[in-house]
Amino acid sequence: MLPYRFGNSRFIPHNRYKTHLEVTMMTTMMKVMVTMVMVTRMVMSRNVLMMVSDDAGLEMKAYGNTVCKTPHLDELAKRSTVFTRAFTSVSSCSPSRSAILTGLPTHQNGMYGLHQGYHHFNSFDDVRSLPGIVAAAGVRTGLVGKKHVGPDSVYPFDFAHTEETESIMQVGRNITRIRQLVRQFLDTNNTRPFFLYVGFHDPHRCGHTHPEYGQFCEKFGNGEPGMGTIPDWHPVTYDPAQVVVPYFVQDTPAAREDLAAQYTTLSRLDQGVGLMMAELASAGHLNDTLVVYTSDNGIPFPAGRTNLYDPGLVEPLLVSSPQHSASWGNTSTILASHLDLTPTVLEWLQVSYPNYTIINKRQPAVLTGKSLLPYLDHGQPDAGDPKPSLDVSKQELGVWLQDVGIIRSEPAVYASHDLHEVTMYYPMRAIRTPSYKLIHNLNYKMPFPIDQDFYLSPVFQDILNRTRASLPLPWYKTLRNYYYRDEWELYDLHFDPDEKFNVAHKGRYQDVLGELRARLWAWQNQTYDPWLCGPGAVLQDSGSYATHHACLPLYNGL
Ligand SMILES: [Ca+2]
Repeated sequence: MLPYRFGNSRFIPHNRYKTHLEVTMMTTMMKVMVTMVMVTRMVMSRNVLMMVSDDAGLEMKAYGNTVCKTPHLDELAKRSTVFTRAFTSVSSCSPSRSAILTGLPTHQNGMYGLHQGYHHFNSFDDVRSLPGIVAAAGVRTGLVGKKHVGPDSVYPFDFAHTEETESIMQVGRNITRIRQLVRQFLDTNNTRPFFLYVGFHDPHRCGHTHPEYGQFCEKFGNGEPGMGTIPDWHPVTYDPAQVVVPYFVQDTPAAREDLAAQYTTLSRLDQGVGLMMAELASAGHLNDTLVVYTSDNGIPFPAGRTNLYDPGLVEPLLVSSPQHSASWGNTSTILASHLDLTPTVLEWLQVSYPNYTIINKRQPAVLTGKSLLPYLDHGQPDAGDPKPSLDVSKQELGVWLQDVGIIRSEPAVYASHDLHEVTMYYPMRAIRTPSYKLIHNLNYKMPFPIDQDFYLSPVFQDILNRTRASLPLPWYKTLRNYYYRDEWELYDLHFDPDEKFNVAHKGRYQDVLGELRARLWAWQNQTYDPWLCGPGAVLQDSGSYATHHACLPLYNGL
């Protein structure tokens, strides 16, 4: 049952009447028309503004950072439910955006890595995404800013100003330009409901592509000579001594300067969010629009982006519903996933997920996420996590885990990573509950790959230089154990929230390990994961195995 239905929009007119009852008929017709208008207006009065930042983290007051000044995000948080345990399903730009927009994990929608340039990853042709699904229900769709997914047939937007048609610096970082485009979309004389997706490129790193603007493009548009001017941006600068150094970043001068630059760029993002809310208000849609703010992946620091450790997975998630104003400012500690955003938007717009098949029409597409709308209710900020959606039986566990006892005591979210850049093949799968994190590193015998952007960053160069020169490195890892990881990493988050101590091999954690492996395996099964059998076996799922897939052993010692 959807909790916030406005009523039945399908009106069946009375079609049997007598001519001598013309007056009555006219009255009835008038009522019908009034009802139709009212219903139409009510149905129309449900819009969505989704704002996705690029590599942002929890640098805002709502998540405990009082140094980084984000007054506009703070204001949005005051009219939102703040999800304090929200996670991306993959810590990489295109894969994450594809998962946000399809509700399907990267390995199921086909966006295995970055979309642009020579990487050229795309979702499968038969996958359906939010803009296409809601457009079929009469919703107008718009995208301003970073798109980074494809093909267009899978991600069709009616109104699109993206890196495909304009400079990403203009549509992704120039908040004045973004404001103008959003105003153009909202000003359209069109009464249909809308789904507007704004992809801020901030606070993505910049040193790799536009070093002239600083490490985070923190100088772009700041009015200094050669930097251009963004009229709506008032840069906020920070003393590196001020910044909050997270536990997963080394506390060194180089890292602090990097963080200070990130904070300045966050001020452009923050003021951009404020502009979007102002445009929504001036267009008269503040009170009929669901506003979602999140980021695509973890911050571009060690253990962050491209990792499935918490610094890579944890995301800000603000959900502001005008229908839930009584609970604005509440926090929710349920486990929320980016895979929940498609179900959330669909419920808000009262659009059903279509019945269709994917993967060469062999498998029905099924969402494993949940709508977050029920968790916005006043008085239920911590209404409790939903029951796990997967019902695992021993019969489903295949040949590896037949002896595992299934405890299933906690809810969970899942993550799946295959590549980032095309050269960075490092498939990982993870399950995270409130108490535990289990990561399966399928290609654990190779070093963890480093992307071009992060490699050139001051924070990583600092790690490299200090390691090579045997200088002190005040970091929670060594470079070697960052590169080389165990096949199974299990962290007891109550005792070890920083994920420092892998307990997968400790005897007293074997029941937990078994349960989490079984649940991860079940999720991989449910989402048709081609990596299901790695690294010790080969998946066979066609021909004589079409009706009952199997993992056939490789005898490779893994
Ligand atoms: Ca990103």
